[in-house]
Amino acid sequence: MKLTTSLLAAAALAAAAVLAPAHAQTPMKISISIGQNSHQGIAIDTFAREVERRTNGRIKVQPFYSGALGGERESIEAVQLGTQELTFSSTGPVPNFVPAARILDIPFLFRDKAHARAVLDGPIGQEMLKEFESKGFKALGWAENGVRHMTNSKRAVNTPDDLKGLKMRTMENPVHVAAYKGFGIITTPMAFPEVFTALQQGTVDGQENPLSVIMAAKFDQVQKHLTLTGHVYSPAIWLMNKAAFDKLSPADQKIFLDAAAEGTKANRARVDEDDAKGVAELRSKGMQVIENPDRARFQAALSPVYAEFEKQFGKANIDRIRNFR
Ligand code: EAX
Repeated sequence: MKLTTSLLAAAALAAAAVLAPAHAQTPMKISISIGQNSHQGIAIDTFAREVERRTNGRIKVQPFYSGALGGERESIEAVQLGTQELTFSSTGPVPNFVPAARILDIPFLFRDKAHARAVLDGPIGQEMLKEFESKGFKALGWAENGVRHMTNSKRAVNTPDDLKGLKMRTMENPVHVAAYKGFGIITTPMAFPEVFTALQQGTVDGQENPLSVIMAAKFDQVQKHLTLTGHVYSPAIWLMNKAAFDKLSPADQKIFLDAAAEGTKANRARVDEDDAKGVAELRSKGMQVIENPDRARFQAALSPVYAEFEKQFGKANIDRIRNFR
């Protein structure tokens, strides 16, 4: 009797296995550190939709928002280890994994978004994507976090002198930290999911991020002053665990690359929208905005730091990016 029951159970299991649809495999995970209603949310939602559509549902990708799987550094670590297949991240913590990417985080390196997009999509950016492979990543492409601006709760920032002594959260990025020290800022590197509370509790006075992030994270609720310093361009990147990518058929690999490219298109279009409406929206929420500070003065304040960067990265390498057309 006992034997019959277990035989029946085994038969039922076998039948279930045969009947299970081919796409019942566990979905792959992709994560961002900010909310779904954002330039990053639209990127990973588009990616997940396109992978599913182009594989006829054979491969599913499940998006996770708001640092649900950890901050950007933790997510990149998880992708490197393979406990998570994919992440979409700013380059904030990237230099800790792929030092060659540091050069992209230099302040005032790009003239504008169009310049940055051209560099990233052109030979310089594409060569750099290859640097990720020896570190366990397949970089599917570049995307955009945006042009970063400064906010704080203490005072209007008109000139670089106004930054002196402000305690500001920075990304966990050595290039940013070095540069912001050059402004006289007291830098406090911190993972993004902790920033709102740190601003609210006054652990730090300010932070810097693109308008897209400031709006998505509702920093207007805890920050009074915004200055469009545009002090640095913040790239984003699609990272996949290399072994997971290598396991895909060549046709599916192409689908992943194309889906990332679609995601990047949606992402950059949303950044443009956010940049166009951001100042008005943040003003309507009570922020005081300085739209046209003398950016040349902010840039000049960094000349000692720049001399250091030229030594570190090679002036020719920096100029190659600066002069790219
Ligand atoms: O990727 O950490 C940051 O300030 C980033 O800009 C943010 O998480 C969006």
